[in-house]
Amino acid sequence: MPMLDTISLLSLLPLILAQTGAEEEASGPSTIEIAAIVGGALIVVIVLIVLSRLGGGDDGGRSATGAFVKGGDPLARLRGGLHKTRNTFGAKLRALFGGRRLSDEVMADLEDVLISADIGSATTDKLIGRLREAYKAKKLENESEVLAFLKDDLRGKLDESARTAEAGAAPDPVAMLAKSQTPPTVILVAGVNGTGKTTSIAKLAYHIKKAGHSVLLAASDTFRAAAVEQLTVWSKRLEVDIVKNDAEGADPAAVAHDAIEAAKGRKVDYLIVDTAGRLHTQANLMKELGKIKRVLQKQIPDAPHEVLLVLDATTGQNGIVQAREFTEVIDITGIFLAKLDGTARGGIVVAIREELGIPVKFIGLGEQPEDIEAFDAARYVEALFSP
Ligand SMILES: Nc1nc2c(ncn2[C@@H]2O[C@H](COP(=O)(O)OP(=O)(O)OP(=O)(O)O)[C@@H](O)[C@H]2O)c(=O)[nH]1
Ligand SMILES: [Mg+2]
Repeated sequence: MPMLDTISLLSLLPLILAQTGAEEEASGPSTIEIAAIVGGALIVVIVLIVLSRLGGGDDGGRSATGAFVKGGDPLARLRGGLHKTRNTFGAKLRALFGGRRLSDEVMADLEDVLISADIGSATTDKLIGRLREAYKAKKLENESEVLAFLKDDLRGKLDESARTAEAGAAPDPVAMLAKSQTPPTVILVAGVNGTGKTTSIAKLAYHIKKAGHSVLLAASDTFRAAAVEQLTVWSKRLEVDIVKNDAEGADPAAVAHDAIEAAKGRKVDYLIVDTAGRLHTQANLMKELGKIKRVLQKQIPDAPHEVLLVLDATTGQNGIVQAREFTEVIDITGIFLAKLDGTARGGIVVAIREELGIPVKFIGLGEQPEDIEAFDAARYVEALFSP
């Protein structure tokens, strides 16, 4: 309001100045013109500032095409991020009945839709089995009853704690992380090459910082010089500190050691350790991951407090195989499912939960730091089913 009052006053300025100029005729028209131009320019600048303020903030979402949009819809960003899955899986689910009543034929079609979304055959079999039972018991008949059953079933699979409110605001990503009683909370991030580890670390760091906590990054991916460089670029962009060793092939466990010492010394709230991508078949690299973990534990016995496995949603069922192999070497506390925006087979979230029993804690919905959500089953199912 005060800003708008200033604008109204300033908009009168040229008139006032023009009036004054007219009274002192002798000073000539040039003074009046200059005053009018200066006043006008001031108004333009202030209007632009106000408009840019009104357009600021990131409480908007993305449209169905992924473009950033404004608005109060708390699901807008998630729906935008899931646009590929929504346009296929979601649309097929919504169109499944096409005016039919529930029948064996509809159930066979549903099975196809679930399989094509990468929900996985084991999970699909169980779901269809339960649906068939309810159908035989005459508990389900029409479309709305079946869709409600499906939503409940999927939500139940995804959310063991039934913690979430229906389509409420996205939960805070920082609240999703385990927290050490005394800082730092140490987060170790692992996964196969190129799954999105470093980008996901940047997203977590962005939210941790935004929540008012301090964060330190450890560049323990010393395998490629470019990897250290990539994390350094993020640290500069996000204005968070980094511990690194620029020498190619430096010992990643030594970097982790230096980083946790620095984090303790500087009383940093969160330390996030980046690691090189590796396949479970690369025995030496897998051993190295164990060594990084031991180095952290030596400094803080209950560290790492989170071991996040980053999976690339676009690799589908293969991601589940990767996860299974990793869990044999290192205790994974949660999955960061990156690139969910890049796949039409977003049902993979359900398969991961069902087949691995590890919670999907975060989902990646784009390449920017804000393109992350703490995973929430109710929101996910709601975004999928809503038209
Ligand atoms: N669309 C989309 N792209 C993503 C997402 N997360 C990461 N990426 C992109 O995936 C590519 C690989 O990401 P990185 O973060 O470098 O992956 P990484 O696992 O650290 O890779 P390595 O260190 O080489 O093993 C980059 O182009 C990222 O921008 C996401 O959620 N959505
Ligand atoms: Mg990386």
